[in-house]
Amino acid sequence: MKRALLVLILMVFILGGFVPECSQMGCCSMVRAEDAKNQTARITATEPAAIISGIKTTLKVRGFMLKEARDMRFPMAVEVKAEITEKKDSGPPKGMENKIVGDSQLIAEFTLPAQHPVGILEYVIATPAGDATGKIMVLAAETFIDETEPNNAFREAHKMQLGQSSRGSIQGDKDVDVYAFLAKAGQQLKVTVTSGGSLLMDAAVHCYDPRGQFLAAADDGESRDPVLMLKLQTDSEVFLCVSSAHDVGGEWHSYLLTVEEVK
Ligand SMILES: [Ca+2]
Ligand SMILES: [Ca+2]
Repeated sequence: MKRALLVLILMVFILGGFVPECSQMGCCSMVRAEDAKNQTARITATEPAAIISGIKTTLKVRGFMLKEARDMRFPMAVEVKAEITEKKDSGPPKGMENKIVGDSQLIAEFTLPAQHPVGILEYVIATPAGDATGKIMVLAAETFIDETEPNNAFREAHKMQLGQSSRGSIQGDKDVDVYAFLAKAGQQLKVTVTSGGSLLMDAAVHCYDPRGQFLAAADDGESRDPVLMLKLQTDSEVFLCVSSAHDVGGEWHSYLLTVEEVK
């Protein structure tokens, strides 16, 4: 009886095509080495979404092949030395797969000189699978604020000036970050939300007047990052609500909010 059962199990394996992957010692490691060779180093997200010149930065980067990263450098600021202080596997974010959003992450620490120009800075992370290239916005210390919770209600809104930016994060599901600024009648205003990684963070922005009346909203612009143009008929305070379009928040849902006048 036992022999008949054994034969049956064997038949199921053979007919079902269950051929064991490894038939010799070292096979698995050979497969893994082949996988690594075929994988491209790539960056999918950073936290925070922007960095500040003159201040020590701790930048968390997610992507592919980052656990094997050798170093990080800045081609346009070669004097800046970055130290990679942590490299590890990434857990899958809620509702997403690591094969899409990256399976590894690192932490790099560095300080940009105070006089470093505002704008986009390119960085390169070297890995055995090649270089991964990323871009991040550099802000001046006097033109940014860091979002702090609680700020989910109008009465808790962060006050912003035109031309200012806020580094924030949708830290958890259903988190909303509220900001307020004064707009003058006829001013052409531009509100942009740039995510730290749009594969993970699909940002949305909604505007209201002080009575809670809806003024305007934006979800996707040219990318998944929203861009909103706004012109008011009268002087008014404007409340901006930044959120995740699908109400999903978490570790990699960083963003940079900028409110500016377009002339
Ligand atoms: Ca938040
Ligand atoms: Ca909030």
